[in-house]
Amino acid sequence: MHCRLHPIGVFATFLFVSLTVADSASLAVADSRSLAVADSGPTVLWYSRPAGNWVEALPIGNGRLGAMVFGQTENERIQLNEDTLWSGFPHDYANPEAAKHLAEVRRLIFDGKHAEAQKIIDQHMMGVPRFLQAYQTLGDLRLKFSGHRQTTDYRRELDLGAAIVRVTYRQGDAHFTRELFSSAVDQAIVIRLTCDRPGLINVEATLDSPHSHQTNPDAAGRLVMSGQWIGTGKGASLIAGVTGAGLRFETRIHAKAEGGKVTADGEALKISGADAVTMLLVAATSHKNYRDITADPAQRCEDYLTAAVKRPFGQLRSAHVSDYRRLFDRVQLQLQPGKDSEADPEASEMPTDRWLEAAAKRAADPGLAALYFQFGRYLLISASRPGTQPANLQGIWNEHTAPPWGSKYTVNINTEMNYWPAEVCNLSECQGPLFDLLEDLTVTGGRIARQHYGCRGWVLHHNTDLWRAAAPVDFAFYGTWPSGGGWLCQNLWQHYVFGGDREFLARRAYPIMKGAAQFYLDYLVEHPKHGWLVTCPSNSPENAHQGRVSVCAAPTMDVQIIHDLFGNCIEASKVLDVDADFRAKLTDTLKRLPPMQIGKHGQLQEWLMDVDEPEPQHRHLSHLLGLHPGNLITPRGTPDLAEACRKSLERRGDGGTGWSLAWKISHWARLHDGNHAHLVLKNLLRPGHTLPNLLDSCPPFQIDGNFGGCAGIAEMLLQSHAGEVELLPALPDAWPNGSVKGLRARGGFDVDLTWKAGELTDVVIRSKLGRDCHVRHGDQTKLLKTTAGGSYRLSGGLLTLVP
Ligand code: FUC
Repeated sequence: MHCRLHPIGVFATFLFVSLTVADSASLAVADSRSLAVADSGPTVLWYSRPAGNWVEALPIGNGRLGAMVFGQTENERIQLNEDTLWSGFPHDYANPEAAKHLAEVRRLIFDGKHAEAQKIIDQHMMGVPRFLQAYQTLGDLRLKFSGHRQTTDYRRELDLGAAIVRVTYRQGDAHFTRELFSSAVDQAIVIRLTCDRPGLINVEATLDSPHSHQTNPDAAGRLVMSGQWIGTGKGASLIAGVTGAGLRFETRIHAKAEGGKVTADGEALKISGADAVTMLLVAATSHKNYRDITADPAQRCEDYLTAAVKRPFGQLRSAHVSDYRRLFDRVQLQLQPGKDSEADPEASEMPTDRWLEAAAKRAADPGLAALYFQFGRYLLISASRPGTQPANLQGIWNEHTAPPWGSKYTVNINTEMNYWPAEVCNLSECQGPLFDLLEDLTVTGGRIARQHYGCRGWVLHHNTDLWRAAAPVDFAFYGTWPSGGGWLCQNLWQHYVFGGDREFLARRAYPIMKGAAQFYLDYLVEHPKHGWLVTCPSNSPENAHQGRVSVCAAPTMDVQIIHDLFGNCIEASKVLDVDADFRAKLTDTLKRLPPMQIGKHGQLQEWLMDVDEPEPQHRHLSHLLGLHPGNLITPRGTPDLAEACRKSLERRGDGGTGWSLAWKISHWARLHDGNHAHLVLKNLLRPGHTLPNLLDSCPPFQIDGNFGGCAGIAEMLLQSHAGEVELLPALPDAWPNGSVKGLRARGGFDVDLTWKAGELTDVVIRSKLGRDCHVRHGDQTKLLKTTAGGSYRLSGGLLTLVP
């Protein structure tokens, strides 16, 4: 077998070590705090027709409460979600029989009998039950505007700059406007109906849900829908059927009319002859945490509503907009074509669905890429806020009771990808829910580590749900992968590396990371043939190395995850000055892991063995984790391995699912190949992978591609994983002119860049922590000595400081 061995770990971790010998001449603080960005780039999605179906509707959300707004003129549908409404109830998925079979499975794998091992795992080691629970729709709010079928001058838009959906049209002589937003400040969906003529607003509001429910007016004239998820024992694809009563929920609508009157009539709220109407919709479930579902949804709704009704519409709106803009306005992006570009300047004036179609026919459309980037940031702000559930496979937007893959958390790529934009795109606090999830998983995953494998620490396999499942689930082919926890710990460490919050590292991140590392210390076992310490059993997510067999020992991805995790734990324990013995144990163990290997095609091997996999263009790119999101492989630090990654990427091709394309953008960006990254981005932005409402389609709709695509665009403009802040590392020819403001780099830096005709012209770096900043652009490097709060301006071309 032809293979070259590459010990890994050299670039495993660093906290901004000096990699460059650079100019540290006396530096002055720039007088301008940020570059003047002429225009904040495109930030509106708009349409000339109502949404005909869900994938044309527009999402709003406050992290917890989400809605898809169709914008129908006569029969408006607003599909509702509350992020804790899931099927099932608290449950421990551990299989007490699993551990008995571990030794035999390991023996079979070491003997090369992978298929037999996979069969035993499938029969005896899966969680109980083997499928998880699913995220649920809450139901629909319907607004009936009788007589509004025939309208003119219709426009429907999502304003990313304010997080507001707006619908406007003319009916006869009157001009009607609807505004909708989901306010994090007031924990309510706010709907404002206005008309330029008095007394013309007539609307009937009703609520509905596929779950067991009843709708009644309350004493205060509000419409109240209360219900409960009830399991009838019927499962669905990858969703367990369970019997019994689960989460209770409630939704309330309060309508305040200006002029006219509001009457609660049976199951409807009727408003007639009003000049304007403000509706407040609140919702809650009985979920307190993954163990306890005894909260009172009615009381929660009452509390939200009592506070919100006191505020006039203007205040609700301005509180929402300023809360949202505090996050959204941190980053601005403008991408412009060159003079000779075939990009049609009129395209950006088209409705967004037509723009998407037009862009697919052209070589490049920088404006659409900029809009897609900001849409990704909008979605993260709207799906994940401190205290909410993390963004699941569909963010928080789901109209089904049996959604694809349960709309749960798939952690062998999808959940990680959801959070890739968080740090670099300046939405760091949106990661909070992910860290809460990990904290819960140390408990549930601790039980699985002990009961399934007799290990300390905690483990998470390829999926989790609201109940914090951690066992191997679905089928052995997919679920035999003990590395979801190890991978997600990367986000904890990166949060620290970007922001420098030592308190966070000490109290939250390090204990979780340490538990994940403890699991691997116990789980790793010596491979009888090579003597390496290997994870066994495991798989390289969802990819077969032979036939329909994925189960194996030490796929390359696991080795990379453990290098990353152990390296980060070592660094963290040094920063915190704790656990010297533990650190030594990690350091010793790292030396005994398998090396990364280059196979017969020049590719980075995905498995210990150099096999030709049955599906060379498989969607997963697991073994390239060391290139992105990890930093074990870099073109300058490990050129041979970087070249092997290129080969692997070429063999995988430029197609795939939405999220697979999104990941490839970052991979090509890390290889400094901006044109190839752009080619893959263009494939992602094709109708089919990007729906008319710009949501990603796997297919079907799955939100990870939106987040991965957003992060990939950032990765093309700025990188900081290799000890340097690298400016425009992968700028494609298709984006010759542009500017970005407010991207974040590791080490506590905010970066603004402007470029013209493909040349970097202006740079501003703001330092939060006062660390040294090793700046790179192409072959030029510069060491910036910074002070906390300092702002530094460099002329782009030669990286010279502008006094
Ligand atoms: C993984 C992927 C699928 C899909 C699912 C939710 O299983 O391989 O493509 O994204 O997660």
